[in-house]
Amino acid sequence: MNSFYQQLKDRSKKRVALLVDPDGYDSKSLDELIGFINLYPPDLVLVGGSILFNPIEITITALKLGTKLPVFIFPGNLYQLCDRADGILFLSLISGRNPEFLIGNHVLAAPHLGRSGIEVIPTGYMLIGNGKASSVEYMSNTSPIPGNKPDIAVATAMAGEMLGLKALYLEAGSGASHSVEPAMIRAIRKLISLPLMVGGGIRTAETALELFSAGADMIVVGNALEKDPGLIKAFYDARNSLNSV
Ligand code: 1GP
Repeated sequence: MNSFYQQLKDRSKKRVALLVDPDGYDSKSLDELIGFINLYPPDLVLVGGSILFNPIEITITALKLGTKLPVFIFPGNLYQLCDRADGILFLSLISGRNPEFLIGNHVLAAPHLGRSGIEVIPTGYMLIGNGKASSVEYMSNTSPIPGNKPDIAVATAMAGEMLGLKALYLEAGSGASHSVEPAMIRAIRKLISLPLMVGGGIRTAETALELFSAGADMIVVGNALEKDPGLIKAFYDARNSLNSV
């Protein structure tokens, strides 16, 4: 079977990932979400959160049993490693200067991941500020890249690519009031050939289309679908409208 990264590398296609926070769903709402996923499938399901009160295994298992999609861990911390997932975005927080989130936790996770054999996608994780403190900023004790400083974002992305990371994730923060600015995505896209994931504050198909046209290869939607899982159709249609031309 093709690894998910093999698909992601094909940048001729736009993709949608759905982020499921295990604390954001009970078993009834998760079943409802799974129903919508099967009607309007995204490309990937991510599972994780900054702090979790509910066990990640239960959510991952339900998604694995209920859908045919790859289910990847989007780890907020080491407690979120789970062998039942298909893979993990192995996030190195390259916008920050906290060694634990750059490499420390990765050293602790590596033997576990090696043993489990799940797919590992080394991902440069860049937190972009938008005026409001995010959970990632607080929990990682790092400063985001200012949203109005595309030059710093571009240089950080270049460094990530030169260090051999395989993908980049531009993060505005869960529930951000607005997504990463298209101008910043365009500036990065111009100089970087890695697959570009963009998440945080994406609530409408219009925003998704704007971010795709700026150069995002995959958009990640979390909060908006917790509120209205039927919205998944709008993102499904937006992606398909671009992939069919
Ligand atoms: C958060 O980028 C993800 O880490 C998704 O953000 O919940 O705002 O969609 P939202």
